[in-house]
Amino acid sequence: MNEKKKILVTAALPYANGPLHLGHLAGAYLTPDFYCRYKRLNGDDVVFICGSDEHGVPITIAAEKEGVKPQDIVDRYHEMNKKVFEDFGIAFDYYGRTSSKVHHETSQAIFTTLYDKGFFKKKTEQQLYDAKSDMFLPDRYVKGTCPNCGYEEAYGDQCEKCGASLSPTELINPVSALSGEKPELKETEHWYMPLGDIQPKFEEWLNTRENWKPNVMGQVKSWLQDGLADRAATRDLSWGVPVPLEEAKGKVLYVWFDAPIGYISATKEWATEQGNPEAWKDYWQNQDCELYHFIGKDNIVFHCIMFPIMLMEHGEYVLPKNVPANEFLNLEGKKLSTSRGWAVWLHEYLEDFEPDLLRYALGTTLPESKDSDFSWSDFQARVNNELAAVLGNFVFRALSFTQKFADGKVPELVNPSETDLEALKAIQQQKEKVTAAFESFKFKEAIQESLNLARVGNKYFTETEPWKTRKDNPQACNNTLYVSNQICAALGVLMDPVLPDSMKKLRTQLGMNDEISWVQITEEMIPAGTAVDAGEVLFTKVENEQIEAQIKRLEERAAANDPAINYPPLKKNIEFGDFMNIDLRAGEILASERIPKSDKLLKLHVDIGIETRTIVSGIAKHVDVSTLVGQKVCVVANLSPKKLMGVESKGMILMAEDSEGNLKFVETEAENGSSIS
Ligand code: B3M
Ligand code: ZN
Repeated sequence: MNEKKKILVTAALPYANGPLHLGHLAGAYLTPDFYCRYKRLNGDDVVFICGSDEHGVPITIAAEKEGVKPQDIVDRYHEMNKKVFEDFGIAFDYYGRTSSKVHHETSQAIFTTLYDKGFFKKKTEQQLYDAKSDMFLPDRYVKGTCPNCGYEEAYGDQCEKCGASLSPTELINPVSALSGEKPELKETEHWYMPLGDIQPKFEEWLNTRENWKPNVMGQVKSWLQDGLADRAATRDLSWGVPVPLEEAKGKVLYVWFDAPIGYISATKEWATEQGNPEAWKDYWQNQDCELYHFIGKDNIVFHCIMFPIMLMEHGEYVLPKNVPANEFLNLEGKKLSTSRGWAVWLHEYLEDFEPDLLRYALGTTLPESKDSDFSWSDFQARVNNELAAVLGNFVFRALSFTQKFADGKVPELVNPSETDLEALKAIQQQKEKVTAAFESFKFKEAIQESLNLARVGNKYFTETEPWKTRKDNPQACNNTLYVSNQICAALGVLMDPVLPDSMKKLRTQLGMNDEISWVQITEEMIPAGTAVDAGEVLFTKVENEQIEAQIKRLEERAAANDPAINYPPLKKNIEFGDFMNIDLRAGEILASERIPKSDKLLKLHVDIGIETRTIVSGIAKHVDVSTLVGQKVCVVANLSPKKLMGVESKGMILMAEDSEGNLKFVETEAENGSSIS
């Protein structure tokens, strides 16, 4: 017997700053759960770790919004999220939290080891400071214009529009998210991780990784191509893990420094709970252990580059074998947005449907290699046409027939026909396909190939016509029932990773005990004579009204979350004279050309009645460049000329930005040159 393989699986630690929705489940939790359940059935020694990320600006901002303490926020959502994962059958071995003592100590110890090894570079620098709130403004505490794409609501750590990773001082016109004031610069000290210095060594390691998904490796390579920059491991904040240095009093670790260490601390706590406190080392400090991080695509840089570099430089830890990250899930064709109410909350889903239905429906629409879309009508179709009509139907036909016409017992297989043997063989064939798909993280394929066994079963049952053979060839009928029961039993294990509750029910109907395993999936799973029981149907159909109710709830919620909150607040009043100083004119675009090396700037020739102007405008991503000629526009005609990418721009074209961030022309019917006021 082979020694059991040690497998350590982590799922991204969700911020404990709000409830979880569909996007979370599809992004980072279902797939590791499928994987771990499969691996456990396979006999491997699996530890599946997750927990709450309780530090960082997302937590403190949520607390400030509600006027409560960060601890209140994390206590509330830690419990809530832990429970909803349990309710969905996400079978973590341990669900930790980063506010725990073990976590603080573990993070500090890792920081200290790295510090002692001379890993960090200390830098003194000017950082944005909000004098009114007496606080430095890291990450999301500051908003401003993105230097990369011009988006005006970019955060200090990232522009959500173009995805650029930013530092607060790069923002144009920064404003404090706390007070709305313009921040000042103030000197401070921080400890940086010199990722760029480690890049060559890191790339060597990366090149030894096999079978990484192209979407993941592509993103990693593009970060490397730009060259890794130093990243601060410390922050001037009061909420977080204190930096374990005398000279860094009052500072905390950067949330992305401590959060991934949360996987290690949670494993320590798990080991203690098992009564074997050192057992965590068998995974984290064992080079034969396979480590997998399951995450969403926005976490790739941290799990594929930063955390591996931290562990590599520390020296005692195993590095990930693979990071099978998913892309994003959209909802009814639109980007999920919690602030806009465009989300399906998991705890609300559970008021109306069984967890297995969503596990299955999401499993078949996972954003495995590109963004995908969840719609309620697709959910209904998956449940009705696949779970109920294929899987449930086959099981019901096989079992109710056995109950009625074979005394409720699996009959003997005697002189099987070619058709019987073919159907039995399908068990092995589908098992191999499903195994290969699970092994290569192709979960959608694993589900499809599992369901295909039920399809084979249905086809076989129809073709062998037991309702006829029952009368004229009872042994043929018995053979059909024998084979069908074996297929049901195989499905009961094969689909267990995806449908744990329903497959448990099925196995009970088949008289199988709870000790199941992947090797057990064979042509003879339940011997002749086993009593089976058709019981209730496994899946009931989802009705149109149920789906309409869900869509209505979603739309009402979106309408209630007034989109106006996504518009910038009104600016301060100005005097009439100030406004009259702006010379606005009606105009028309005569010609347009792209500016080389810029994907957003266009050089436009605009007729403003009196003359033709060259205006450089950052609208290339928002308009159909082929239809610009003849477009009527409003122009700020007395704006001082400015050079942009080497072209002198004389004036500005007025654009309106909608709640989704799209730019639209402000049009006019007036003839070119007309003064607008
Ligand atoms: N909490 C970000 C997120 O929820 C972060 C993940 C941490 S994993 C160590 O997307
Ligand atoms: Zn941007």
